[in-house]
Amino acid sequence: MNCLEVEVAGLKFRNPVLLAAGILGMTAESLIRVAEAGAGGLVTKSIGLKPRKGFPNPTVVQVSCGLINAMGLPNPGIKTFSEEIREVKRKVKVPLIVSVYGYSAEEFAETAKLAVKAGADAVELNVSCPHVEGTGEEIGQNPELLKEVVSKVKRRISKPIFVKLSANVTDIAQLAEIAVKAGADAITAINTVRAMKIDIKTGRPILANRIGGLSGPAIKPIAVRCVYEIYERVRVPIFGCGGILNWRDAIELILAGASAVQIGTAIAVKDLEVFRTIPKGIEKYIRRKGFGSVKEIVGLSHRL
Ligand code: RRO
Repeated sequence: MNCLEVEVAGLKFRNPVLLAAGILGMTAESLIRVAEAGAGGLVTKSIGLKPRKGFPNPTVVQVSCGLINAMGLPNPGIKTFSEEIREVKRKVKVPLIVSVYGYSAEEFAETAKLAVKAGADAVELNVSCPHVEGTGEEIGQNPELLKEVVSKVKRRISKPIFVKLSANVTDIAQLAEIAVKAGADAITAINTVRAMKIDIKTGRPILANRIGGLSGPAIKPIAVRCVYEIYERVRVPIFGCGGILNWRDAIELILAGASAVQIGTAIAVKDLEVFRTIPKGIEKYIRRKGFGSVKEIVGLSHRL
């Protein structure tokens, strides 16, 4: 029996370690490579209704505890990206989740509809990008807008809707509750955390956008806390995301309440081998602890 298999929001994943939105998710070729490396599922780069160039360089800077990025949502737009979706679906079997953003509920809904039409198994609504004006966390931090976006997408598509939330809020669990009431089938937590780096030689911020989103080990304890709080408030599954570098980090997120995890920055640090080593480490832990399946330890820390 495959003790790593999980079903989340009606989708079957061969293991609970997915590619997170934002890294290697812009072309069919790289998405297929991630699936072949062992990922249980794929989340694409966030895609909008129209193409967008993104911010000028520098867009990424390394800091001692992770990376700060301000890519600025570069993407080819859903019409062009539909070809990539079709190509991934032709080549690999793992669930493909298209991350979607918009500047209005209508844009989210229309983009989601076109993604599903092209073959997306689910959509993940990016209401948590920390540094692009008019979208992202400006929506996810606003209960009214969040409700409007999720419910409009819900009316437009019949595939599962994941809502990716930001930790840059006072009460993430309350926002998760709002998203679920509006129709979210799962919550993804968390996106990157607003941060910046200043070059002390020039005195200037390094990123062209000045402010960006911090990912990597520094944000893992924040992700653990957010998943833990969300698990106590909502009954839908949670994808844990943020700073997972190894199987121990993944287990921690699962014990906090994540049904599956998503990996981003670890790929930049360790390459695609993480999609083999992390599931393998989870499996060994499950067996060593005497459990039959990863499902048995989801949220376990709440019951001990
Ligand atoms: O493209 C980005 O700059 C970006 C996005 Br959409 C996001 O959701 N989170 C992030 O850290 N960067």
